[in-house]
Amino acid sequence: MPIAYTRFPPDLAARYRARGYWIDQPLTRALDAQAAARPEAIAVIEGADQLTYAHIAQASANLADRLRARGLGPGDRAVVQLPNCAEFVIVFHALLRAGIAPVNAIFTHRQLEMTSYVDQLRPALLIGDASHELFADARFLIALEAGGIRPDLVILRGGAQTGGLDDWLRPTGRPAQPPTPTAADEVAFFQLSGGSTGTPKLIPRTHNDYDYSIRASAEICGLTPETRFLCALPAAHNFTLSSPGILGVFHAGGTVVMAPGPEPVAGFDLIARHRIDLAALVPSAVQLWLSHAEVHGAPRPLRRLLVGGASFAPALAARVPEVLRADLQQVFGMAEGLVNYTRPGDEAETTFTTQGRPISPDDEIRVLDPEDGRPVPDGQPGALAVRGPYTCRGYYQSPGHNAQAFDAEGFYHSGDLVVRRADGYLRVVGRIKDQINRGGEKIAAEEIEALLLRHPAIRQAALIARPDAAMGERSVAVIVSTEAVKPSALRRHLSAAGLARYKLPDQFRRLDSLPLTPIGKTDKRRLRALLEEQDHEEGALT
Ligand code: OOB
Repeated sequence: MPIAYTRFPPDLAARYRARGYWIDQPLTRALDAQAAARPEAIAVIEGADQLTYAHIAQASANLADRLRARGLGPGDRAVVQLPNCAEFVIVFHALLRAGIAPVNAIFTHRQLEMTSYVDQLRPALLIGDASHELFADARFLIALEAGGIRPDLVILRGGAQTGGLDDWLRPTGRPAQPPTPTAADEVAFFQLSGGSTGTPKLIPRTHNDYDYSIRASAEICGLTPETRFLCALPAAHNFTLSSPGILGVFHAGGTVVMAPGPEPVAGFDLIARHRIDLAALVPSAVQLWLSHAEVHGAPRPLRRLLVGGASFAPALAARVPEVLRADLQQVFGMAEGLVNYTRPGDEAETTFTTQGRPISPDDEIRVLDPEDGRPVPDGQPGALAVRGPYTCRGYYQSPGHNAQAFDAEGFYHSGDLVVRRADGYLRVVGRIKDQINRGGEKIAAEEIEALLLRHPAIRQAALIARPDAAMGERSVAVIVSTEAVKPSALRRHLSAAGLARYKLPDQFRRLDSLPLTPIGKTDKRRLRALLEEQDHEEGALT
């Protein structure tokens, strides 16, 4: 049975096919084509390992065949959590090849997030990494078992045990079975939403829609077989995976170099050692790279830097060519679909002050007055709504939230405030969704507030963003409590719930009451102003 999801309406699906966006090929198309045409070309470099396209294709076919021999196949789901490594790419393609739809969790996700994915997807398969705290002992799996949602098959990368991922990647001794991917307009895998709700939402992505965004991204960014790309942000993130990312590089036949993270010392070293010409970073990491380059010189031979995921100050943007000696390309995208790029060759003003324009001529963009929902003229800020050939039509099994995030015409309301120029370029100027963007990592306020309210002393809680020099934004939890509670105790309370560490509030503040809107919701705008005032007064005293 195909996985149920909100489909594109038939008239638009027909248009997307007619215009050549949807080509009815599986997402494994690029890897298979490269493995056939240029089997010995290097696809992935990780540490001392240099893996060819033929190797990646063969290892993923081995895993797909072994999984199918265990009875898994189309209709099944998987939860995968791997760090940046060659196996990430192999496993992703293996599951697509077998027709198993995975969600790729971010490596920093902990028990709370992982349990939510398992609970929502009911996967037959869980692939994790032995070095992750979740698999240090049996507690996580026992908890899943107790909840009646333990996947039948659990495979771990690394660790000493037999039956680990390495064994699953070995040759089967039999010829590879023909692939059994899901149909191209069915769910291929799930992306993770940055979210603004209590539970992290899953985004169904079809082969057709995702493959189009990858091909078009690779073309816009001018990728070639010579491209050598530094994968320094989490591989699972939409930016790193497809904008143009790992899969864009595969489409072009280039090489992906895995880095454990965006830290500049290791990054510059990899760039020099592997002659990397393209990298993708969030703005907070760009700041670190700029500081490092000021002392140690520009990373050579880096030619272009893609920057996205969070707002990027024009002054900082202008320093990229100056200090890193690389061309800048801004990227404003979302796991739900829409991706905008500044184009190579754009004027400096456009490259530094906008977040680009949409990939597709058929990306329909609306900029709406947040109060009355009516379109605002170009040049005026408004809420972004989008529909197009690679933007999803609904979150997985979330009718309530879908009714808010998607309108009757199928437009996704991203919660971003943007200004559209007459030429279609967008500038992100703010946000109306209840989310903190902490250096590109998204935190849904509601999720943290609900967890804080489970603390016996807490009566009210609000998570808000405050400006931060290093991360762009930091998170501040404002609480109303029956007694004073130490921040360390509150952090322990949240951490004990299994929350990813980047979601732990950077600061806690205690107030006697929270300002409320007329209908009794926390008035976060006034709350932010209040904190600002308090900070000001404290600053004046010291
Ligand atoms: C990317 O995807 P997500 O799903 O983690 O986050 C999407 C949200 C956007 O709605 C916007 O609020 C923010 O992240 N964002 C930006 C931005 N790029 C993303 N805000 C300001 N300036 C930018 N350049 O973050 C993502 C997905 C694909 C490509 C690039 C980023």
